[in-house]
Amino acid sequence: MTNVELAASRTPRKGSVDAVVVGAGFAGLYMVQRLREAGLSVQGFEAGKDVGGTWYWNRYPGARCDIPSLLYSYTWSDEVRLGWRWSEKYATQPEILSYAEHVADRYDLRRDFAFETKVTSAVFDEASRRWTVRTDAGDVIDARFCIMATGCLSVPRGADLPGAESFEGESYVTGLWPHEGVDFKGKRVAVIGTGSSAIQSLPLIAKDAAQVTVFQRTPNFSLPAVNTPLADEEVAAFHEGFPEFLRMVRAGEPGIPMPPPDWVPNDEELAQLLEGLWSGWGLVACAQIPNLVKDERINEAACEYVRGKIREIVKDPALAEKLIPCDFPLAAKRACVDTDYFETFNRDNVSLVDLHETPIEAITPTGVKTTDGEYPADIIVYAIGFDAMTGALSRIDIRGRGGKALNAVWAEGPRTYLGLMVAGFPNLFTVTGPGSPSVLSNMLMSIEFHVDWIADAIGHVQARQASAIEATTEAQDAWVEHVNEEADKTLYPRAASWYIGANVPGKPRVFMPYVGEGYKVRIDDVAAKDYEGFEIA
Ligand code: FAD
Ligand code: N01
Repeated sequence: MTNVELAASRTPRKGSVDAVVVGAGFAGLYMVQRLREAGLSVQGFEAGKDVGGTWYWNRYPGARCDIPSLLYSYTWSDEVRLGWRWSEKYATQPEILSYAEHVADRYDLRRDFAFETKVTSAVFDEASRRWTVRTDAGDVIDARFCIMATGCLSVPRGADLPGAESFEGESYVTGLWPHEGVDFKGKRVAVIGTGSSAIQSLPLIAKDAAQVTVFQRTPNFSLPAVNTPLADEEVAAFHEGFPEFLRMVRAGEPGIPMPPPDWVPNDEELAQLLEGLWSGWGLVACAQIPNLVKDERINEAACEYVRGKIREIVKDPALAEKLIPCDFPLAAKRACVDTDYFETFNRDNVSLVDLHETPIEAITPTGVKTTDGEYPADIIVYAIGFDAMTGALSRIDIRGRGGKALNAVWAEGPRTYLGLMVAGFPNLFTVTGPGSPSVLSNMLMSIEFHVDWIADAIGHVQARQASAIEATTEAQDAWVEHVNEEADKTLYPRAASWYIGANVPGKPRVFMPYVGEGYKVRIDDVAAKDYEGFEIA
C-alpha cells in the first residue's frame, strides 16, 4: 500500500501533544523514551512500516555496522545492554534491526508511533508558540516541541541516472532494499557506485550472480573487517569495563583509547600504527593514528599503506591501479570496512568499468551504456549514496517565525547552533543535525548525547514555566564560523564527499559535520550556563 492509499485507509490523527518526534530509528526511539519518562505526551511518526531507521531500510546483502557492535549499542539501559548478546564483532543488518525491535518491545515504544506516515510539514505559530505538524496520512497534530530524529542518511539517492526508467530488467537502490531479498543467481548484474554500500554488497552479489560489472567513478579506501564471532570472554570484558567506558564517553572522551594529541610518531611508530589498519579494527584503528586527518605526511603514509595492500590483493596489476584511490586523503571520505571487497575483483565473474575513462551516457532498456559501449544487465544495483544530513529535513516544509521556510534559510547551506537548533525555529530540535559531530562519530553515542541534551532542555523550559527555547542568531553565527574554522584545519574539505554535499547535483557545498574536539563538554557547558546562546521565552 502506498502512503497515499494508507492515508485513505486510516482515520487521521488530530489533537494536541507536548511533543512530536519524527523518525523511529535509534534517535527517535530513545527520544520518545526520554520524553515519556519526563511525563510528556508524545506523538511519533515514521515513514517506514516499523522501527529501526537505517537498519529497517538498508537490507542489501552484506549490510553491517562498521563500528564494533559492542560500541554501536545504546548505553542508556542496563537492562538492554545486559539482556542483549551480539553474535559478531560487526553485526549484520538483520541482527541490528532485531536489536532495535527488541528495545521497542521492551519499552513498548511502538505505542507512540504512527508508521507508514510521512511528516510533510511543520509550521510554527508565533502567538501560541506551538508547532502544527501535518502528515501524508492527513494527521494534524499540534505540539509545543518538535524533534526531528529524521536521520543523516535516510534519503537514498534513487535511480536518477538518465534513462533509468527505461530499464526493462530489475533495479534496486541499496537504501530501499526489498524485504523479500533479491535473487541474483545466474543473473548479469551491474553495480553502480563504490561507496560503503557497494563495497559491502559486492562480494555477496558476486558469489551468486553469473556476472557482475562494477561501475566505479571514484576508487575508495576500504579496510578489512576481519569479522569474527564474539567470544564470551570479549563480551564479559566489555561489561566489566563498561562503567569506565560510560564515564569516559559521558565526560566527552571518545570512548576508545586515543593517542596524545601532540604525539608526532617517528617512522617506526607510524609503521606500527599503519599495520593496525589491516588488523580488523577499521575506523577504530584510523582513530589511533595521531592527526590522520590533519597531517598530510601522516595521511599520505596511511594512503600508501592501503594502496600497497590493494596491489598485494588484486592479482591483475592494471586492475589494481584502477582500484587505488589517489585523489583524496584517507578518511576525508568515510573509510569503508569490508569483507573481501578487493579480493572479489580476482573472481572471473567480476569486472570493473572505470567511469573516469568511460563515463556512463545512459541507462538503456537492456543495460548500462558508457562512452565505450553497452554493458548488458538483468539487474542494476544503484549504490549511489544519500542526500545526506539535510535531505530528510529539506523534504519537510518546515516554517519557523514569520513563516520563514527552513529551506530558504538554508539555501546557502545549513546553519545551526551546536547542530541542535536553528535561530528562528523555536522549540524545533534536530538530533545529530548539521554542525554536530554526527556522522564523524559512533552515531549511537552522538544520538544519546543529543537526545539527553534535548530532553534536559525541554525539562528546563518547563521548569521555568516558559514556552519556548530558541537559538540566538549571534550564537548560531559564531558556531557556524567555528565549525568552518575547525573543518579548515583538516584535510576533510579536500574530498568531494557527501560531508560537503558534493554528491548531490546543485546542493550547496558546505562542510556539514563538526570536527572540533570536546563537543559533548561544550554542549553540557552551554546547558550548565543557563543555556548560553539560547533565548528562553
Ligand atoms: P535513521 O536510522 O536514519 O532513522 C530516521 C528515520 O526517520 C527513518 O526511518 C526515516 O524513515 C524517518 N523519517 C525521515 N523523514 C521522515 C518524515 N518526513 N516523516 C516520517 N519519517 C521520516 N553509523 C555508525 O555510527 N556506525 C555504523 O556502523 C553505521 N553503519 C551504517 C550503515 C548504513 C548502511 C547506513 C546507511 C548508515 C550507517 N550508519 C552508521 C549511520 C546510521 O544512519 C546511524 O548510525 C543511525 O542508525 C541513525 O539513526 P537515526 O535514528 O538518527 O536515523
Ligand atoms: O554512498 P556513498 P553509500 N554515477 O555516497 C557513486 C554509511 N554506510 O551508500 O565517489 C556513478 O559513500 C559515488 O561516486 P563518487 C557510511 O557513512 C555505512 O555507499 O561520488 N557513480 C560513490 O562511489 C557511508 O559513507 C556502511 O565519485 C555514482 C557511490 O556512488 C554512507 O552511509 C554501509 C553516481 C556512493 O557512495 C554512504 O554510503 C553503507 C553516478 N551518477 C553505508 N552518483 C557501513 O559499512 C554517485 N556515484 C557501516
